[in-house]
Amino acid sequence: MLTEVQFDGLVGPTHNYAGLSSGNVASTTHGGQTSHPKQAALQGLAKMAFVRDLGVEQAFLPPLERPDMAALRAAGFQGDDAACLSAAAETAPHLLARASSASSMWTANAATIAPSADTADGRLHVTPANLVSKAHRAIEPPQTAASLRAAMPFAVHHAPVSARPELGDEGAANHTRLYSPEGVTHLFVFGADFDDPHGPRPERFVARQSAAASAKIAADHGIEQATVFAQQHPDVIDAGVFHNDVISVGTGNVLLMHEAAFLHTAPLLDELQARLGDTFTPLIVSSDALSVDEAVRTYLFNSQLLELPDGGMALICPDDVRQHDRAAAVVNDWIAADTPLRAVHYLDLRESMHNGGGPACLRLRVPMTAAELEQVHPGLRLTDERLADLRDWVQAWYPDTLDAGDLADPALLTLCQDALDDLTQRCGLSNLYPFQQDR
Ligand code: SUG
Repeated sequence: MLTEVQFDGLVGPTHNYAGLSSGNVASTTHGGQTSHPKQAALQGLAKMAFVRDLGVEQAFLPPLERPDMAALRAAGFQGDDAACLSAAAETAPHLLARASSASSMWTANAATIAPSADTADGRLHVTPANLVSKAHRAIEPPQTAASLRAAMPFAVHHAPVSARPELGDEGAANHTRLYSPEGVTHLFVFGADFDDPHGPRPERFVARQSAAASAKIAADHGIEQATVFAQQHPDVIDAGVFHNDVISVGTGNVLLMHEAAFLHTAPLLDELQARLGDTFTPLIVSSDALSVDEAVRTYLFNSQLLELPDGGMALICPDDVRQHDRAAAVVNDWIAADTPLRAVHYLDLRESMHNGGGPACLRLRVPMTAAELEQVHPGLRLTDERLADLRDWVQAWYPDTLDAGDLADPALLTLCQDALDDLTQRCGLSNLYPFQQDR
């Protein structure tokens, strides 16, 4: 019997809109606007609290150290921290923005997970994503790997797949674990197979997930017998579906998807049906009901699909879906029909959404046994006390607003380090951050 733990990313104090992710419509649209880090973190905590109140096991991963001074120094900036920050702001503001992004909040991109029940060696496997496609995300893996080790000391922790452009890996955003009484299937969805020079791939935007990385992870995790690989339709990547979780979400025997999501839809559904049996329930939305553009704008498919302890499933949708008549109608039809979906809940996640991160981006799903759950770092499990403590912590430290110009302020760096120092003390995580190891 497995319990699915939701590890949400705690939004960091430097949450800002830098327009860093081409191919991600919300990120490029909101680039340069003023962000609200305190609100962002509180919205994230409100989602965690809501999910926990549904009876779902909730945990979190701490924010990464930002601004990442090591990244700035690696880019050639010298002198003390203040000198590095001001030189970067003056000569290369994009490098300062990259080093300051709070993008680790989207933990669906932290790693790919295989639960111990599925793997050849009977242990839980973790591979941090290399995130090589975007410069501001490619600096996440070392610190993310450290957090994942601290969170789950009992697991097998692999190194990220080599950071080469043809081996891009974006973690669980492109991986779905489906299961039914007939068995388990891991659906890996890639954007392009870079080993095939003539293979289909997007023209406008980069395909972030490579077929080769997905295959390597499946082999490393010892789940090859239980995998299905599918390719995203290149046209939807070009329309802003930078991860598959922007156009499809699944768990158990349910797969919510847009009809345009995949390149070869019929054979994929046939294969899933053959593996999962008659209870497999694909809920497919047609372009007539909701266009791909509408799906990208509302993030309907980036909703969190949760199995409830008393049976049935709930959907956590961004408020944007409720405000969009056609998207809301799709959800209402799912709930009204005879499907496992019992309820929908709409949450305000505006601050994350404006960077292209919906409810499903904000969480990493880790199915665990009771014995494994016991070994999760206790400071990272969301109890009532921890929730209250994290709210106090955010209120105490987080800026209300942040603009690009604020990132060069050495006082922001000091504030971030002091805040993270305080967080690690509150949670009993010693020396997690590079700045703590240097002190
Ligand atoms: O990688 N946005 C993130 C959003 C990630 C969403 N995750 C999933 N779909 N699972 C990204 O594009 C924007 C940062 C900025 O522009 O400031 C950003 O990194």
